[in-house]
Order: sequence, then C-alpha cells, then structure tokens
Amino acid sequence: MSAEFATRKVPTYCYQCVAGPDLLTVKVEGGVATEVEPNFCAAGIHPGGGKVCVKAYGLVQKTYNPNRVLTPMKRTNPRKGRGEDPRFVPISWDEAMTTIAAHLNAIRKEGLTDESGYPRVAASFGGGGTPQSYMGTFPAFLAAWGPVDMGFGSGQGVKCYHSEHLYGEFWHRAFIVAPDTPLCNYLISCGSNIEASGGVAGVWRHSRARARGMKRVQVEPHLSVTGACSAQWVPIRPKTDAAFLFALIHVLLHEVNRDSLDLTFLAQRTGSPYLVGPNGYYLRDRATRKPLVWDTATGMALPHDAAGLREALEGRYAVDALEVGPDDEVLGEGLLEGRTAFTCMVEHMQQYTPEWAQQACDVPAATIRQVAHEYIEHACVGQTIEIDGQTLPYRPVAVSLGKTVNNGWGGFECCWARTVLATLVGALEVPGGTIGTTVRLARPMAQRLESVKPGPDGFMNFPLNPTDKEKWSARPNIRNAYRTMVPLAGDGPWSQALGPTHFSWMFLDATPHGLPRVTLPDVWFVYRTNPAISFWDTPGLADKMARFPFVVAFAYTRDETNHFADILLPDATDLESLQLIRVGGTKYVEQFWDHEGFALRQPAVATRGQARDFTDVASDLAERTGLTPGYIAAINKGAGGIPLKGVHGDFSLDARHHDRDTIWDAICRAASAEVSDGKAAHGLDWWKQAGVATRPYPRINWYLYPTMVARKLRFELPYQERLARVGAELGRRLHENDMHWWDTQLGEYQALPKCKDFAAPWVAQVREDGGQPAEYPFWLLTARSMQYAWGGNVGMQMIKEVADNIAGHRGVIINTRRAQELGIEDGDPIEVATPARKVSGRAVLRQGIRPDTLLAIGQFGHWATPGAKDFGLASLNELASMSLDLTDATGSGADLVRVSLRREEL
Ligand SMILES: Nc1nc2c(c(=O)[nH]1)N[C@H]1C(S)=C(S)[C@@H](COP(=O)(O)OP(=O)(O)OC[C@H]3O[C@@H](n4cnc5c(=O)[nH]c(N)nc54)[C@H](O)[C@@H]3O)O[C@H]1N2
Ligand SMILES: Nc1nc2c(c(=O)[nH]1)N[C@H]1C(S)=C(S)[C@@H](COP(=O)(O)OP(=O)(O)OC[C@H]3O[C@@H](n4cnc5c(=O)[nH]c(N)nc54)[C@H](O)[C@@H]3O)O[C@H]1N2
Ligand code: SF4
Ligand SMILES: [Mo]
Repeated sequence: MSAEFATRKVPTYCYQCVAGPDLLTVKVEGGVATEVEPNFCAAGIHPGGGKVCVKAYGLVQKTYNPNRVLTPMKRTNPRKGRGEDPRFVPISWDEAMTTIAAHLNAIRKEGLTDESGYPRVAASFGGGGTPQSYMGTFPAFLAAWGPVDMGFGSGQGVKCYHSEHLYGEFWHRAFIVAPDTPLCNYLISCGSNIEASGGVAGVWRHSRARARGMKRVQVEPHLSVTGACSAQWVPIRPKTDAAFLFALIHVLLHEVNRDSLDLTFLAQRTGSPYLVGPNGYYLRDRATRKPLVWDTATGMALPHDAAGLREALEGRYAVDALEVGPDDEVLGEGLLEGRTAFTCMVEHMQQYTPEWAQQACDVPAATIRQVAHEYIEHACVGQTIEIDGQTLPYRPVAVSLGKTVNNGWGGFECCWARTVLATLVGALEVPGGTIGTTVRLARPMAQRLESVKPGPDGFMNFPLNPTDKEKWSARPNIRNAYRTMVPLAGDGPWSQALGPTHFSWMFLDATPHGLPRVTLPDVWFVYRTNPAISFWDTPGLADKMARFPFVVAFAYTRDETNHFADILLPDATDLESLQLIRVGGTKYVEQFWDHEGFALRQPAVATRGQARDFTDVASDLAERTGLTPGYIAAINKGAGGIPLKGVHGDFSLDARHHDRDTIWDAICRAASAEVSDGKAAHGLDWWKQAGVATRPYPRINWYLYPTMVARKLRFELPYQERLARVGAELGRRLHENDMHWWDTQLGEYQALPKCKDFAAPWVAQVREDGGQPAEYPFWLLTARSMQYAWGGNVGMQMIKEVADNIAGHRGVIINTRRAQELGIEDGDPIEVATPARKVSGRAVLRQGIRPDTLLAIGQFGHWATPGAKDFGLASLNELASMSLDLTDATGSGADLVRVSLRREEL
C-alpha cells in the first residue's frame, strides 16, 4: 500500500480551551482525518490519562467544515458595518501579503507610535492565551516589530478570572488558584463550574475526589452540572459571595475556639503579628524601617525577621517606632500604640455575622454556620503528610471561586476572603489546601517556584507598576492605560491583556481627562478571538470595529469580528499545522502533572485549500518588512517557546529566512536537550513519531510552602498595608494630574476590605439607561458548557448536536414557578430586556435556579458565523454595558446584567 493510502495514528495536542493542553491521536486514513482517539501511550504521564474531552472530538469536523475560509480574501465594499456585505473576493497570498506589508512598511517609515504615543499596530488574541499554542512563531514577528498594542480587549481578561489573576499572583504566585483536589476533603465552590469548565483533568480529579469522599458544597444562583453532582447546593443571590465568605471568617474568628485555627502558621508564615499603627500602616523599626512584631520571649518589639522570634499573634502594644505612610511620609514617631494585624482583622470582622450576611446573600445563617463548622472540622490543623520525603502540613480544605465571583466589584473582597479562609487554618499552598498553578506576571514565568524572591517587609516580591512621584506616568504605553491605572497588572508580556481592556474601546469615543487621546490603530491583527460576540456591549463594539482603517484577520470561518476585516488570511487549523509547546508541571486550574516536557502539534493531514501555517506567514511578514534578523533573533531568544541556546547546546538559527520545518527542527532539538538534560537532541522527525517527551516533575513542586520556608518569607495576609499604600500613592498621582474619574476605584485599596453591596452598580446601571430598577427584577447570568469552547467551536454541527442534549442549551433558563407566574411555558418565545436593548430566545423551565435569576449558557447571538447564526440563542453580551462605573480597581467587570422578562407575542 502506498503511504498515501496507509492508515496512520498521529499524536498531537488539543488546546482549544484553557483547561488543556490535552493529548490525543488522530487516525488518518488515505490522507483523511477520520477519528480522534486518546493518546494511550501518554496515559501514564498526562493528568487526564491521555484523554480528551468532547470538544476535541469535534476537530475532524472542524478540519472539513465546508464553511472554512480557504483562500486569502480582500474586502471590496469600502463601507464597513454589520449591515454591510463586505463583499470579500479571493486574492492570491502574494497580493494579500503585499498589501499587508505595504501598510506595515508605511508605519515603519512614519514611526511605530502615533501622536498620542500609542502603537500604530494592534493585535488581539483570545481565549486566555490558548491562541499562542497555535500561532507558531508569530510572537517572534511581534517582538521584532517593536511596540504593539495588545490591549484591545476580546472578552478574556476583564470578563474572566481577573481579580484572582492579579491578587492570586500577588499573594501566592497563583495566577490561577486550585484546590489540591487529590487530597482535599472539603471544598466550598463559589460559582466555580468545574464539571463544565475544568476540562478532562478537572472532571477526572473531581470525580475521583468525590468517590473518595470529598464533600463539595456548590454555592451559586443556578444549579449547574457542578452543583448537580455536589453534596450540597447553596443558591446564593448573585454578586453577594463576599458577604457569605466574610461571615464564614466571622464564625472562625468569633464563634469557634481560637485553638482550632493554625496559630503557628499565622504567627510564623504570615504578616498577622506585624504591628499596625494609629494611621493603619505598619510600625517600623527606627533604624532599619522593618515592620515590628511583639516578641513574647523578650517582651519587646523586634523586627519581623529577628532570630528566635516568638511572635505575639494578638494584642495591643505601645512601642517606640516609626509609622511610614504613602510616599515615604513619616506619619508618626516615638511611643506609638500598635495592634497586631491579626487583632485588627478580628475587630474588623466582628460586624460580619451570619445573621447580617443572611440579609445580604439570602443564605440562611444556619447554613453559613454549618459550612463554617464543617470547614474547620475537616481542616486537620496540626496534622502533617509526607510528600517526596518531606514532611508538610496537611490541610484538606479549600475554597474555589468561579469567574463571575472573582471579577468586577466584589472580586477583590472574595479573593481576599478566600485566601484568608485558607490562611486561618494554614491551608495555603500546602497539601490538601488552596494552591496556585501558574505565574504570568512575575518572572521567570516558566518556573513558579523560582519566581519567589524576597520583596519588601519579609514578603514576596511583585512587579507592581510604580506609583511614586518619579516613576508613575500619566502617559500610558498602550490605549488601555494599565501601567498608569493598575499597579497590580505589572508590566510583563501578559500585562497588556490583563489591563482594563474595555478602555481601549470605550475611550475611542471619549478619552477621560489626563490621558492622551485614544486613537484607532492603523493596523489591527485579530486571531482566534471574536470580541464582536464575546465582549460586553457587542452592538456598540461592532460599530467601533467598523471604524478601524485596516484589519487583518486570520480566519477559520467568517465570523462577527472578521466581518470588519480588510484582509482575511486562511488559517491552517489544529490538525494541519505545526508547533511544539511546553506541557506539564502545574497549569490552568486542575492540570497538575507529575511530569514536565514538551508536546508537538503536527500536520496530521495536508492543509485544505490555500490555508497556510502561521509560522510561514510570520516568516514571510518578517521578510517583507525587512525584519528577518530581529525575527530570527527573537526565535533564538525563546519566542518559539524555548531559547535555542542553553546549557545543553546551541541550536540557534542564522539570521536569514528559513522554512517552517527548519525553524521547528531547531526548536525541537533545544527542547529535546532540555528535557533529556543534554543526553539527546532529537529533531522534528523524532518528535513527529513520539509526539511528547517528558521528565518527572516532583510533586513537592505543586506547593509553594516549602519555598516560602526556605526563603524565610511570609505570605502577605491578612493585612494589605502595601496595597493601601500603593492605592494612596496612585490617588495622589492622579489628583496631581487633575484626574478624578478613578476615585471610586481607588476606594478598593484597603488594608482590610469592607463588605459592601457589590451588586449596586449593576442595579444603578438600569437608571443610567433610563429605567426603573423595579421593572428590571432579574439577574441575567452566564455559565460554561463542556461542549463549547467559548464561541470558538459553535460552527460544528456535531458539537451543537451533543450540547442540545444537555439541559439548558436551547434557551434561557428560568425558574419554573416564576415562569408560570408570568405565564411562560417551557419552549415559549421570550424577550429579555434592559432599558436600552432587548434580545429574544426560548424559555427553558428548571427548578434549579433562583426565582430572581435567568441564565444564558455560553456566548451566542452570532449573526455572521455559518451555522451559529441560525441558532436563535439570546446573548448576555448584547445587553451588558461597558462602563467605568462597572469597572473595579483592577480594571475588570463581570458578566451579569439586570433585565426584565416577558413572553414574546409572535
Ligand atoms: N456571554 C458570555 N460571554 C463571555 C463569557 C461567558 O461566559 N458568557 N466568557 C468570557 C471569557 S471568560 C472569555 S475567556 C472570553 C473568550 O472570548 P474570545 O477569546 O473572543 O473567544 P471566542 O468567542 O471563542 O472566539 C474565538 C474565535 O476564533 C475563531 N476560531 C476558532 N478556531 C479557529 C482556528 O483554528 N483558526 C482561526 N484563525 N480562528 C479560529 C472562531 O471562529 C471564533 O470567532 O469570552 C468572554 N465572554
Ligand atoms: N468547556 C469549557 N471549559 C472552559 C471554557 C470554555 O469555554 N469551555 N472556558 C475557560 C475559561 S476562559 C474560563 S474563564 C473558565 C470559567 O470557568 P467557571 O468560572 O467555572 O465558569 P462558568 O461556568 O462561566 O461559571 C459560572 C458559574 O458561576 C455561577 N455564577 C454566576 N454569578 C454568580 C455569583 O454571583 N455568585 C456565585 N456563587 N456564582 C455565580 C453561574 O451560576 C455558573 O454556574 O472556564 C474555562 N474552561
Ligand atoms: S479540555 Fe477539551 S477542548 Fe480543552 S484543551 Fe482539553 S481536550 Fe481540548
Ligand atoms: Mo476566561
């Protein structure tokens, strides 16, 4: 049989959603992909047992989707708009690339930044960084180019796990936070819909844990699939989780015996014993300016790092000290009274009783007490466990937060409360407890533990954007102004996408006082993202896109964003293109591996039509813009995922044009050398056979605790003195520049957060839009579906067929009794509206949702994507506003909106 007709099994990876990457093999018969199978050879190394989820089974249909864009195209209708047919016509690759290069070369001549100081080139990529595993060496092109604005938001970031990303990384190097599911025995999950969103590894780990006896309490307004297979469902009122969590802390601090907390952990491993002065800042040693603690051994105040310290966890002490505030101002000097940070917290949390919380969050006080007591009973304070020969604390309790709980107003307070709950029983970064997975802001990004370095005051370092007079700047590098407005966003490669990415869109119409006028980018690249569907205020966003002068979209099918493109480039998709990525270690939510290494995605089948591999497109762009030397230099430095020169050899490419396979062959060799400790340097052909290569990753590295102990550092909890200072400084800088529009956000910088009515801004939005809140009595929410990867695979018939068999996918979920009161029957046409806009859909009646809540799964409302445009599903994003009032201090908002509901008369 000739090779062409042979049956082959091709190993590759899937990273269609952030819960990956997962490993699979593709069966190829006669050159045609016919089946997706697990990668059985990887069963022993992959936390999902070498298996993939339903979405990956859609890859065969994805490849052969008849609606794919298979040639480069250009728009021939100069008018852009939703109602305008772009009249795309096929063109050659050469014409497409010549056109793009002409725009880029004009920019290089004119200057890379415009009159406002913003980059003239912008680029948006979607879904939590997953496009990076499909875009080959394009990052090397962008690096060679120079300044690029990557802050035009696309739904990820500010609608995503946002507060958790920033605060989580600040407190425990947890860009993503996860329970240590294999050991955890009691999990409070506030709107974390892990059975839909956790991917193969998440679902598998949780099912095993539940079979083992882990009790999961699902706190959320609607009964998700996760709630349905939890031991208990607590139907909380939307956006009130902070009240619930604060009351849990209250019970732990005011109703249970103090000895049931981990007092040793609090005293030795956190900032709890630090003395807080009358103005709320730490009391410091006069000579060294180190924070002071009360030493019970000597009966004296000593610096936090004094040898042999016996920290007093609670109490008030008069000490000779300095109190230093914002901008290094000395606020007090001499004999000052200090309370320990722990005592401050105990006093502060007194007000948040379960009875108070019941009023706010609609969870009975008795339920709050039950959960708090079960949490403490399961915490095993004092017990230890051996991991890789080391004895560590064993604390099998955790709290996880879903995306709507941890972004927008209240996100900070929920993240703080969750982390404090872990801290109180010593369950932070230890086996069984709450642990982080990935770092994205601190460096080095690939090594979480190495990123832990000593910072100020005995805590970890963190790359906060400067707020001091000399270094803070009112002239942002990109349009969303993350560096100016959000100290916690840092300034690394991910920071642009983690800033307030809706500002880039909003400020196009009106830039607030003090910032340089926000401009349209001359060239906008879009890849694997669909902000015209996934962001808020999608109709408004589409109108703005229509004003962009030159848009280049890498396209799979036509969609609502590339509808506004000037050039469409046909993308070689998942089974057609080539890339090597890092796998293993600890990753997004539940991807905890006992191995680390690399996996290859390779062309299992020939590319269809004229679709082209991203690496070839990037190399071509580099050539046509005269940037090849810089582009190759970037690849050599690691823009392809691994530096080509390292301790195990030099695989660097010379500074000239290379074809795709030559580039990836060099990257493969460097990866092989790294993973084998220099014993091998296998090239691309070897990786095509093997698909994946790993080495062991010690389980002890899942936990940050040993590193904190080894580096003699404390977790910066519970008291947020540093953030309070940063917030005060930021406020001064803004006011010095007559910028007052961020004042509400500045209120979020608090040493001990207050619990407020965090839902209020969304209710106020109704008035803003000209309505009466009483007439818009429902909360419209959204949730994940296991079948869909955002809106990325909505065009696959098979995915739709599977999804429609799962409750809730055919319309808007409404509480049965409430619907009956409104005369709405299952399947009825309904209208969901804000004062500004309305959408239509079908009613899905379910008992498992609060009467004041509606739920629209996923993100739909497509009007251009083939297949999906005929679904007729209501979209939350059409109704949700994009607004400064709905933006918190980290720059995020949330996916919820106040609406009315009625039966639609046809
Ligand atoms: N209503 C609602 N909105 C939400 C959310 C929600 O839960 N509900 N979640 C929010 C969150 S957390 C996130 S992270 C964002 C994600 O939102 P986005 O990052 O914008 O992701 P998608 O909507 O999946 O857009 C992916 C696009 O890529 C295209 N595509 C798919 N495969 C390929 C390919 O192989 N090649 C090319 N070139 N293109 C491809 C698809 O057609 C689609 O248009 O959405 C946010 N928006
Ligand atoms: N299959 C699949 N998996 C995915 C993705 C995907 O598109 N498809 N996307 C990935 C991405 S980018 C993200 S960000 C994650 C998101 O992962 P999750 O956060 O787990 O996602 P959702 O299902 O959107 O979470 C919504 C849940 O929160 C509840 N909820 C809404 N508002 C509130 C509230 O105020 N309080 C409480 N307690 N609950 C509330 C809803 O009822 C719903 O069950 O999923 C990731 N995993
Ligand atoms: S969970 Fe599914 S879609 Fe997401 S990366 Fe894994 S296999 Fe792919
Ligand atoms: Mo997300």
